Amino acid sequence: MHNTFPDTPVYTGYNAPGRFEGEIHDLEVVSGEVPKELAGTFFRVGPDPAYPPKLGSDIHFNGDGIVTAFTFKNGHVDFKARYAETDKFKLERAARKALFGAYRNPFTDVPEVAGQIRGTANTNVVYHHGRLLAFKEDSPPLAMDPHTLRTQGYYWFDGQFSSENAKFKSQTYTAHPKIDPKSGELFGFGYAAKGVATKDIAYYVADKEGRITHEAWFEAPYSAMVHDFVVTENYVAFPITPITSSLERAQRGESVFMWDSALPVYVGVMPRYGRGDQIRWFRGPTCFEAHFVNGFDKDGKVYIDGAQAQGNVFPFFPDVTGAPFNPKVVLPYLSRWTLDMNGDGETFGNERLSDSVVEFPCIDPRYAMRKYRHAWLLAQDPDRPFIHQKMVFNSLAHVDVVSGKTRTYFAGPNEGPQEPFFIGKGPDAAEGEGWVGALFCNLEKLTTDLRLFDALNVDAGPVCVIKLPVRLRPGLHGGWVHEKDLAHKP
Ligand code: V55
Ligand code: FE
Repeated sequence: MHNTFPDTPVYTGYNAPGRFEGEIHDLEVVSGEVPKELAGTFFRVGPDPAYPPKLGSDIHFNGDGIVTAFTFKNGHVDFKARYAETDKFKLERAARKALFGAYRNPFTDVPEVAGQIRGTANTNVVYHHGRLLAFKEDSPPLAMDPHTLRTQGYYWFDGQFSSENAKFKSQTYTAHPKIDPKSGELFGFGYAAKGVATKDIAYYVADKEGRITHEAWFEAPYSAMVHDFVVTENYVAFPITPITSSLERAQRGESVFMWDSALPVYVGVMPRYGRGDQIRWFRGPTCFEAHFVNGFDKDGKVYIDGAQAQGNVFPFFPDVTGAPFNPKVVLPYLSRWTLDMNGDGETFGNERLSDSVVEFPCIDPRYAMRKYRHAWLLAQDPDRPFIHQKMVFNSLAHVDVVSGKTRTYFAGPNEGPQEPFFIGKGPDAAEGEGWVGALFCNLEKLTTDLRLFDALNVDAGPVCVIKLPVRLRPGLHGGWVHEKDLAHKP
């Protein structure tokens, strides 16, 4: 019987599936003290396969999402973990085995699940209008109760849990939607919106109550993975980087995605509430940018900050030329694109903002879409030891994007930090005033702890360390929600 996970790096050691759901009250605070004034929850999600892979192996991106919540109140921290109950998860749990095959490739599934939503909801969780939305970029959002983490169902906005008569027509929705801190609007898009490897992109704006108020459709110059995007006060930008996709490859049972460095990067810009035919494409040299830190516009110029690598960062997406994976081009640097909407230029400017190797950014969310100064990211500090060579990041960094000054915290050669999250001190605090938190995985002891830092002094070390009695499989994205916002009823 194939009920064991393969003995491969995706399923062993630190990556061994946890598959644990439950609650732990009053986590141990093993160092320092949890600031008493902190009231709210840090939500995050990551892949944690519920069943061994149908095809004998799989990529990390295809694991079922487990959502975790760390709730802070009066100096105490409580913990919860629950699977996002996607349709895939429910069907496989009923069958007690994997029914869905390769990442993003429906042609590798058992015929009985044809046409079902394949998403794993494993990439990001965002709180909006009283719902915790869990995302996989090939599917609609999955709504969960933020208090219990119980799954409510796939969500088509406007209060709907059915696609019938929904305004939302895209088959997909990004894992990186953006909230405008002033209006509370949620901006998002779906790529491959009409099916696997289609060039169609659907863009949606929802108001602070989750009602769709704006929609635009357009085609990308080529079909590719569009993992993140950028919204500013006046514009929205869609970056097309050459992780290309192909229906033919999918039909042959091959990887849907392949890296094609012969293609340029295109960035499509349109007014924030623009129409599809208003999109304007700017071109630039090929590169890879998984995540954008922030964007803003001033006097008709759009500035986009992201973590930019020269080449393909994902070894599991092959090169179209058959070239072997090249680890020399995978290191991401904080870079700024400038797109001038005033003239009629067809290219964008590119400059490096700092010489640190960084990814997995977060910012003070009150400055999203606006000129900002502070970013927190994971960093690779080459002067610090790496025991685990596979680990790309060994430090937590605070970068002042105006001066380029970077402060880092190194937790030790066995500690793998995960994406930081920012907790603001209050509505009147200056930008960056507050705390930044991050989970750290000890790759030797296979343990996990949560550390909080004074956000502008991460190099001073954590103000507290909160220990988990269970190992958490490394996660992806999430963020902090203040308790007063969690009181919102959908
Ligand atoms: C990413 C992660 C995904 C995915 C596509 O760049 C892109 C990260 C965890 O899943 O499906
Ligand atoms: Fe991401």
